Amino acid sequence: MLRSLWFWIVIILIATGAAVTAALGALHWLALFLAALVLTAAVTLLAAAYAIGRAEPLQIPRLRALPNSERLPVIYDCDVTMGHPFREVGDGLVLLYLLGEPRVNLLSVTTTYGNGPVEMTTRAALRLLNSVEHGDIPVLRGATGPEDAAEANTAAHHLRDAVNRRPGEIILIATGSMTNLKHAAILDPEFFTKLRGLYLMGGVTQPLIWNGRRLVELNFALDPQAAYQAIHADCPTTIAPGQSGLSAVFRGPQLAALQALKDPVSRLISRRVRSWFALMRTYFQDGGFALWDSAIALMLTQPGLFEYERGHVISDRDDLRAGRLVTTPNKRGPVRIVHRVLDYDRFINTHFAAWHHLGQQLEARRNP
Ligand SMILES: [Ca+2]
Repeated sequence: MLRSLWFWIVIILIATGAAVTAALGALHWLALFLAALVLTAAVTLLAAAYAIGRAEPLQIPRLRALPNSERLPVIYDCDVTMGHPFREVGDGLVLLYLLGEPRVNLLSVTTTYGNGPVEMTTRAALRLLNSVEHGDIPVLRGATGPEDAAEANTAAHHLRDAVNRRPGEIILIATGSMTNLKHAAILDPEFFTKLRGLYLMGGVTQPLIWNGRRLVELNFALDPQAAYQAIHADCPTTIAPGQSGLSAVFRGPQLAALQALKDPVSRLISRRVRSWFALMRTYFQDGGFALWDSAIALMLTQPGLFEYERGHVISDRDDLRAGRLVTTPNKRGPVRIVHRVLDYDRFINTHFAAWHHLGQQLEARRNP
């Protein structure tokens, strides 16, 4: 009921009627109308944010720390905006996942524009890392837009230097605009060949429709030239297009289960996703938000959770201007394309386990 559009249209009409009746002049009428509108929006969002019910604490597998030799060295290139009200939270959730997942050794974070300007995503990444006491992870600021000069891009210099220090070892996950990757390849034309693996979130294999609403692709379309270079990178490449995110929607029962976990990281996430959860729940009428970026991050650690296919990507720059990913399946193709999450419960529990693990580490550090 609370999420039915017609319910709220009726409420708005009643509120408007009351406002008109009560008003003595045009200004009063307008003020009352706006107040009713704001009140309605606030009540709608609060109801969407908090009407999730309760859940029993889940049995979360206990994760154990691994020696560095068994961990995958990862650099995360992203446009984190988690922490800003009503902004995308997917990159932030992946960042916390990578910190808590024992099989991953997160070396550094490079920031880019997309969900917000790079100044915002850099600040958000630093704040998020500091809030879980991981200020030790370097954050390098990247491009402000596709026309920037590679030489001025601190993140691109870092990417080039990091892969040259450890050629063939580093895995790069990119879930924002792809400009930093393009710049790293300008600074070192062999950049992609020195990666152990490249994991990209971006593109759409067909128009992306979610509950009747069409979504605009951003990550590839923001810098089609950069996307073109990334999808043709000469290293093992995996791409999660927008479609894969539609099988990864984080809804009320998952938020309730997360809330029941109580460790500081699970609590922090419950708080910081609330406004985005309410906005997406109200807008898409599908109970929550899509974990777009998780689909690619978990392909690194848990590929068995996904349906994916090998193939060739043949998009040209015009396709990529619209974020279109044109693929031809081929068992020996160079790229893995992620279609969907196969085991949703395990997909969610894998996040919970890593976040909870990070939370327990944080608690242990605070109360030695
Ligand atoms: Ca992103």
